[in-house]
Amino acid sequence: MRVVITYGTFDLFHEGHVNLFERARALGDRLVVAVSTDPFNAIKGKSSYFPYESRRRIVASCRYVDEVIAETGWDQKRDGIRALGVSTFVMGSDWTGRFDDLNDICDVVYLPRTEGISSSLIRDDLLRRAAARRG
Ligand code: C2G
Repeated sequence: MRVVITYGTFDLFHEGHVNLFERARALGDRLVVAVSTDPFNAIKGKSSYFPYESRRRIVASCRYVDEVIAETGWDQKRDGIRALGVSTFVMGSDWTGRFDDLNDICDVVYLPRTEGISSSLIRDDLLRRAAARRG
């Protein structure tokens, strides 16, 4: 049973997230997704539109996701990978190199980001459209 894990905020769930989950799941038999809690988002300097409980429910509804856990800090990965028997750790390519230190306990794979979509691009586009409507 090859377990794959990935970590993130996953706010304003979009196709880039689905692509990541689909490709990550294809690397094993089970995909665990660690969703950043609201306090950890603040530590990351991010404020998400949806609160943690909504983000984790939306992620859990995705067909490629087998289990959702909370990501509460930067330092939980190594212990979590060991505890869950993870074979492969996956992140999008904007994180390339940042987690190579984990390659003594699992495979570390960076997958190409989906271009042209992100939670911040969605937010900015909605703000632009609202401003255009106001004239
Ligand atoms: N992602 C992607 N394509 C996009 C947008 C995001 O592949 N168009 C990937 C990112 O590379 C990341 C994951 O989706 O691997 C989650 O992205 P975010 O929700 O922005 O999470 P992030 O802030 O990168 O947090 O400990 C790791 C952190 O929690 C990662």
